[in-house]
Amino acid sequence: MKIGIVCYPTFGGSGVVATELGMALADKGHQVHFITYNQPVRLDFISHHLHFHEVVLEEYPLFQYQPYELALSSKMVEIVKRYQLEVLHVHYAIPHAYAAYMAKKMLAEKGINIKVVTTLHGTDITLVGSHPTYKTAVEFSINQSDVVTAVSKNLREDTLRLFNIEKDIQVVYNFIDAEKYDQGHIEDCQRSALAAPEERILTHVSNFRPVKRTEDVIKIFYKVQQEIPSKLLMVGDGPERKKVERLAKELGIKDKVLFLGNSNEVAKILCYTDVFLLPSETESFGLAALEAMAASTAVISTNTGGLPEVNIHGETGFLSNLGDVDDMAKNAIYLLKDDAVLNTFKQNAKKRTQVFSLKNILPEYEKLYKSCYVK
Ligand code: GMT
Repeated sequence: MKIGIVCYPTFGGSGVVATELGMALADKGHQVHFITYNQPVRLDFISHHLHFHEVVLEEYPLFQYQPYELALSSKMVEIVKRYQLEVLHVHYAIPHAYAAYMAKKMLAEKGINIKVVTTLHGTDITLVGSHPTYKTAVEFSINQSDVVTAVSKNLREDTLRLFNIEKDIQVVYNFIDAEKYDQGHIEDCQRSALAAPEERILTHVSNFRPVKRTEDVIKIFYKVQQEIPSKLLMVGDGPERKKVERLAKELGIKDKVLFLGNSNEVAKILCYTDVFLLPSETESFGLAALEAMAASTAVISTNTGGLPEVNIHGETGFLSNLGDVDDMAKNAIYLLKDDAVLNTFKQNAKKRTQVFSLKNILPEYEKLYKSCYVK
């Protein structure tokens, strides 16, 4: 099929899912067109079925804010017409579902019936989308989509609770190409560069927004390192980073916490990791946890949002109440102090990722694209 994918091109999970999906679809022979304001960070052009179309914004002195939705919907119309696209798959409702609705209307005027699939990812529903500022337009554009998907059962429930939705919402879980994270596939997995042989490695990956509770990561690690020789790798960047660096310094553990910034080498970093920390306020799914599990890493997380659908308490890791850093530290210490226990959890984590394998999830999206054309 000919599919347009609209997403944020940044390090956020929705952009990662959209990009991995587009690349996998192209590998299967579909023609995929990314439409966004920058080349998505994980996009590589190894296949001639992959295209990228940049949405360019024009400066004008009158604008305090440039009208991105307008530029995006115009670009969607142009690309749908030029390449005869059959489906526009938009990731993250704000503002993509709304821009897709506008494009659909404009194309209908020209006799073109483009189908719109909207995938809800998380804060487009929970923290941002349901805010009165956006709610009316988000609800409208979800209801106008031909197909709506959510990345977990929990996000589906949240959407139905927070909005007046007249459509079915299909749950299509986030996915992983687990082989990419196999130790055999990763050259140079030398943990000695980062930690001494007797040290354990804990890792956190996020975009350091308040919802990620990165200060809790430091507080958990502070307790862990008092009992277990260890290092903490903090991967990513964002608004909370300075505050978190300060906290590590105040607690006297600055030399044990490595801030690595944004990275395209997450699989490599995870291959050294023993325990992954994700104490988020909420996660509709927790793709970062799934990536860690694919690299055979046990997960310590909160029990919020869709995390219990991914991380199984007492099997692949542990779930704690929001903010309970004592419990999260206790669970991490339990895992890290015993090789046999740690290895069992690591193996369970890896096994669990089969449920979310690319090979299972990709056909679900293909089926949904086709269903748009079945009366
Ligand atoms: O909602 C966000 O915070 C943005 C979004 C993103 O682009 O990073 O993250 C969400 O989508 C991911 C991919 O589906 C999920 O794995 C994340 O759990 C989800 N984040 C939240 O719900 C906070």
